[in-house]
Amino acid sequence: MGQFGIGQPIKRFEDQRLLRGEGRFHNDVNLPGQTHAVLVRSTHAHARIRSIDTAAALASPGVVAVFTGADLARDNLGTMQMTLKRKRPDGSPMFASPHRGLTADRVRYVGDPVAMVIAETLAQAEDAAERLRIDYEPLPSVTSTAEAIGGPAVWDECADNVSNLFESGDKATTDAAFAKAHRVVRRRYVITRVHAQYMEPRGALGVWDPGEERYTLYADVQYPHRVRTALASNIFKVPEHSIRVIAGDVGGGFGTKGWQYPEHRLVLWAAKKIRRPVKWACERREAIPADEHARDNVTEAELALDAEGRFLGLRAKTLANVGAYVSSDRNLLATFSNVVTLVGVYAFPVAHVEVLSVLTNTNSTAPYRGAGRPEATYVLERLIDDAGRELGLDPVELRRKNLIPASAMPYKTPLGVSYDCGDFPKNMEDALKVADVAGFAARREASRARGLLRGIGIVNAIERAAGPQPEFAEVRFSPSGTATILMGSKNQGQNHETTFKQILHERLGIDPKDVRYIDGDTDRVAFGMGTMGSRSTVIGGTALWMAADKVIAKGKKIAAKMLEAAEADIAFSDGRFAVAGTDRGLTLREVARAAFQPPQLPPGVEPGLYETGTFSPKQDTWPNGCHVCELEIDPDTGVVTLDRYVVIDDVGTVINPVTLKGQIHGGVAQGVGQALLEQIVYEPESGQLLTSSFMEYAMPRADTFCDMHIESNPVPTRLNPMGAKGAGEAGTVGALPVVINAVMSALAPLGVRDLDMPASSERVWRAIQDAASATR
Ligand code: MCN
Repeated sequence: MGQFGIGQPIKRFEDQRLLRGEGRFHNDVNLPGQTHAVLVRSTHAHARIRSIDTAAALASPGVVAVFTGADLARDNLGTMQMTLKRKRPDGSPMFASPHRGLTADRVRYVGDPVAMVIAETLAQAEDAAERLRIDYEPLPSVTSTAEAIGGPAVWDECADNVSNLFESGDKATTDAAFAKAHRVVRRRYVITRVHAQYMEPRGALGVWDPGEERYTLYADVQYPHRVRTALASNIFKVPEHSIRVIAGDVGGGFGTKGWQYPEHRLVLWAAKKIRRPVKWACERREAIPADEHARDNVTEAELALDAEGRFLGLRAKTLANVGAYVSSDRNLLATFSNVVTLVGVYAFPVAHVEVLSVLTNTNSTAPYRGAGRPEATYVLERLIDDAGRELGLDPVELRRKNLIPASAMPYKTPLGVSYDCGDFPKNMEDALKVADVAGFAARREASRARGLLRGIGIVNAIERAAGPQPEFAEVRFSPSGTATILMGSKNQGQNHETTFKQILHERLGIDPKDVRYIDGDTDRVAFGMGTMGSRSTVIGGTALWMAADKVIAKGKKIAAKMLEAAEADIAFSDGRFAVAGTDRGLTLREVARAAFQPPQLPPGVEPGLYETGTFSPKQDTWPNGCHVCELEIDPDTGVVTLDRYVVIDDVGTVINPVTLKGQIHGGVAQGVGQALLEQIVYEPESGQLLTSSFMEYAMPRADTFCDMHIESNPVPTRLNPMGAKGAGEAGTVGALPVVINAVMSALAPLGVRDLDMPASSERVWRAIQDAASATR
């Protein structure tokens, strides 16, 4: 409805401010009397701390304080708490290992925080930090996922390094299906460890107000309210109203800025101790050692097929590297999501999956764009291509034969979830046409004539988004009739101001310039769960829709009195209350103004117009789509060049086709980055981090990509009044497998049987050389 309503391709309202450099990111916030903190981090993967000598650091110019784990322990700060109840394979309770903020006795990864130095200036804090003397006794370490079990114990209390086992599906029926299968295809796939690489590295600024006895944390977090709850309930053990969390503009979050990091509690605790604001701003070179990492697992997967190529069952065993500390449920979230979409969009009668979470001397892993679904889709879609090659079947035909038809919706999968709607075959057929897959053979020939190898990948992806957790929205009118929306979700770049103003315009017809948008402040917004799991549009948007419905309901009562009509005769549309069958009516703005004037109100109607909505969906939405990627490889150098990339996606009702494309594009870019370039590498013997800066950690750039063609095939869901499904992560889910499948399609004719990501030029070149020497 209207020029700004749902479905309109309008440009982002927030861009004016952001592009003029008038955003308020973490490093834009500075307070009078502020001090600067530097975190001193472990240089060892695993070591006992024999002693810490703070004397020289304390004597350094400008130093205000130096704190260690012993100081924290004296003040009895709490730790994060797990609510997940999982077991280890032997039935004993899950092993969790929350971080204490500063490590006092034993460091467990390169980057583990050991001390905090606070000084008048950042340079003074950095100089003093270098004078801190920490005497370490190095211990053997393990960083590799595959070698975690049986490696040196990260925790003495957990000798085998197995934190827990998560299982789904039916083992007995799956084993039976495999026993009678015509063919079984087995493969092992490795998903590398990566870092989110936000535009603005993390930060935290802590303030203590002695008069109010209250902490304020300025930090770039994705869930301000839940960070407040965690700090209040778990760490400081104070009422929630004693803490305020403010997140301004966030320069990218991608999942790993989600939760409560040690630095948050440290700056608050220190601010109270020194009675001055304390600011920590992570430098780019500190980010990889300091932040949660993502992905990092190894899967043994098996596909059972009948003689016609129909899927009979899927079996997978995954080792998921959760790092040294399992501090909260979040550190295990991807291990759950990894499982639920493993059967993808295919009609598997049975499946059984096990995920063992293993501890290593590495940073904790946490949800990162897709959080388990890219990993699951990678395993399944690679396995299908490998099965096609092994059995001599066309990979498209193999997929076509096994896709769940639209007529089977709602569809319950053998892994215990239900897809409510979607048309997977249409996605794939449309994508094949748009990408001109029929013309691939001729293009491959043309590439060959130029001395290049050409490959194609075609994958179907499904995403689990907007799960059943509540979200909050408020619409507040002022006496002059303009409105403010206050959202419990937190924008980190996903266009929330634009999206929510569009949804409000759809429902109430208000001009976006008459609406102010607020999020990210626990004092101003009553409640929120925050932004993750592609939930803000679906859940926050529906909460806003509900609040708008309440505005309409109250407005009808007021309009009825003003128009001297019965409430039942008042209709609302296009921002106007009207008496049915007449031309008498009032704008919402007029009614909103009247709401603040008691004489205008009918008996029993409270003055004012501020309404809230809190929505909790019954189940997840299932965005889905088909990705096609074509690329060329130069066999002399191993360089991979993307040539075409097509996405046909179904995110239900599209709120804004322009911002949606931006989200899919960004998501694909993040997946392509991991598939081709990005990887965190540890030196196996020492556990040293070898990729801690952009000199060693390769990021994609604009010229890594080709044009992306993105189209929608919307099948609206009935799970919310807008018909929308989540979209923020969807692009990443398909991108990991489609790129590697395309690389393999180019290399398989040379005899390359397997290749793990990233498909860097060196790895591709080596794979070509190895295949050539094997056939020589
Ligand atoms: N949209 C739409 N129609 C739909 C659904 C979404 O037009 N049916 C558009 C809207 O513009 C909406 C945007 O897509 O604002 C994202 O919507 P949604 O799927 O609700 O995702 P969230 O806003 O909850 O964002 C979370 C998601 C996640 S989980 C990660 S990780 C991620 C992502 O978004 N992190 C991002 N995209 C990111 N983009 C930026 N720039 N920065 C991040 O940190």
